[in-house]
Amino acid sequence: MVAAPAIARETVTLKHGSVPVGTCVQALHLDDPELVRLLLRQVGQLTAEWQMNMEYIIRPDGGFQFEAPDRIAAFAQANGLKLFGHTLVWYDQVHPAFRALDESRISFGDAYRNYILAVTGRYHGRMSGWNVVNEPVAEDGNGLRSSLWSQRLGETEHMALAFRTAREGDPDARLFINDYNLEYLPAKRATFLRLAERLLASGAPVTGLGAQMHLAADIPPARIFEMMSDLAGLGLPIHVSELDVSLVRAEDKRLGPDELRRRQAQVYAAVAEAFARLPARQQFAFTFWGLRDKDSWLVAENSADTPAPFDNLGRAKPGTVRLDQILSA
Ligand code: 9MR
Repeated sequence: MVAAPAIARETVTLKHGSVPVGTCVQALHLDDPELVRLLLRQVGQLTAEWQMNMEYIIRPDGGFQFEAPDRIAAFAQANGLKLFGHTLVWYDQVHPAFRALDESRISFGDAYRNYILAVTGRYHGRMSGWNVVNEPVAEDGNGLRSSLWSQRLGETEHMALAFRTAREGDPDARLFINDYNLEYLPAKRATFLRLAERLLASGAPVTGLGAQMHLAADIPPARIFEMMSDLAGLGLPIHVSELDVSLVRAEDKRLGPDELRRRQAQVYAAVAEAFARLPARQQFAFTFWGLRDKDSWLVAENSADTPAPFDNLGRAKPGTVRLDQILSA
């Protein structure tokens, strides 16, 4: 008989190190007492998984709704957790109300500013930070994405406007650009960093860099270290903003399940190590995109995946135990 991989149950308390550890949640997760218990034990910060996005906040009739994000915010406050905002401007989220704007009544730019002010203003003083612009760089890393926002307000101008407006709405929150594949694609990373520099040069208050870090278990750890040190070069705080390590997305299909799990543990440990090497003032937070496998978007996409730091029973995986030791050393 093959022994199950060693899993530690109660040995891990991620939030007791000096680095803020977080996870994303949906309002619905707060009805799951086991998850709530795990959250309160493990993390000090919550990110709204999608309910602070336009897709939730703007209703079909163009009005705003805040029930779910209010619930997440109230839960965070009641339990002494920080709250991170995700996300204000995303190419992927263009509400039809913006396409349908009748310019004689309100200009596109005014509606855009109004949205950002409404959302940041509602939670102002309660947020550790906001992803102001999510995923601005083109998929292959060559240039920036085109979106309704860039077409109407300018390629980088719409981002600068979003940052200035978010600062107006919440003077205290740290303001991020956030993107993915920055470790896999050096060209995408270079474009991302040039964008941050251009925004800063234009006076936009970009005060943090987010690396989502949706990784596969066979990523060479060197890529993680390279990315972290490149991003650190700008001097801004860094947020590992959506970490998970997929087994089924591994490119090397020869790797068996045991080897994939071993690599997953290595990858989790490498991300923690790379983050821990940053100067303390550049360690914004270390956020998982779901604590248990069954809460992960990747498992919704492929039920065979086990990408999260905890299994479905809330038990820490070996990589999580190592990660904990590294972050709290
Ligand atoms: O995990 C999120 C899923 O529940 C949402 O339906 C989806 C669309 O809002 O977004 C997922 O999270 C994404 C994040 O917002 C941005 N980076 C990629 C994440 C996974 O798709």
